[in-house]
Amino acid sequence: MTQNQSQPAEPLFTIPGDCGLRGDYSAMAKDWTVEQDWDSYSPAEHDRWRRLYRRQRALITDYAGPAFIKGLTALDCGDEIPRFDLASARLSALTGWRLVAVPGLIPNDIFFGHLAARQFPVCRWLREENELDYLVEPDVFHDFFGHIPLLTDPVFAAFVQAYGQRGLRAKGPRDLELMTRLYWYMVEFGLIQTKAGLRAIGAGLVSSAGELCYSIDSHEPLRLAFDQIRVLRTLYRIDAYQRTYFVLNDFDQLFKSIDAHFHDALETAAHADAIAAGSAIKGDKILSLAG
Ligand code: HBI
Ligand code: FE
Repeated sequence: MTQNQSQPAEPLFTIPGDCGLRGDYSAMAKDWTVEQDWDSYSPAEHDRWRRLYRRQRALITDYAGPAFIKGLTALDCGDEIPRFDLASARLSALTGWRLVAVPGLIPNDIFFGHLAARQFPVCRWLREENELDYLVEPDVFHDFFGHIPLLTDPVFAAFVQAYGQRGLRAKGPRDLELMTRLYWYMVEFGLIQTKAGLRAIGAGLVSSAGELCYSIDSHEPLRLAFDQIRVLRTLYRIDAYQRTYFVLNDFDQLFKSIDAHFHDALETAAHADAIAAGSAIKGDKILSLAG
């Protein structure tokens, strides 16, 4: 990586239990899944979930894409921390996806393997009271509220599975870094054009109050029309609001980007200079706020 942008420190998954992450990795199955143990959540945690849900739900109507709103409504998860088995029953009836509980971040290849099997890894612990606005590792609110609703959309669900299948074939750290950029900019921080204007689809946006509004309303960040190779070339930061957002026309565009020619796109991006977040280059299709 040439630029000195902070890239995520790859969690060093040496021996479960001492990987330096906050979840309990001591009782995992071979595929790094754990029991959700729904009965262990306290009334205070369910109350915190309700407050997080209400805060984000109040923003979603004006800031999130219609497919996200439709999925969130179908999941009906506002009253308490959702039971993953019940959510899986609803979700699998729609797109064949299920949730698996994990202790937190898991190694790339394990993560890709779950996505390829239409299983979304959902962290089982909920953030603390002093982390309502920001936390370093994804918790159950980020993973469930942020990622699960869009898995009710057949095309987006097909993309995430195809992404997992591609991830399993990624060869070495270079391809892995490019794959992570695609996930970061589209699955975590993607925007989409709608008849009503720009809307957020990224899990990192819809689950966060501040950046959700910033990504749509602010004049600061660069907003570019989605371009597969441009996304793969673009560096990102994990410790601040994004300085570049990519905007989809629709989910078909994203699904088509992970098709048979994806390997060529990886090769092209790998042999081009990385582009700093927030920087525009010749050929960029810059979108104004009006979309
Ligand atoms: N593990 N639990 C969990 N959740 C993630 O989002 C996740 C992960 N491991 C790896 C990973 N994401 C990244 O490699 C993705 O950007 C591909
Ligand atoms: Fe996420």
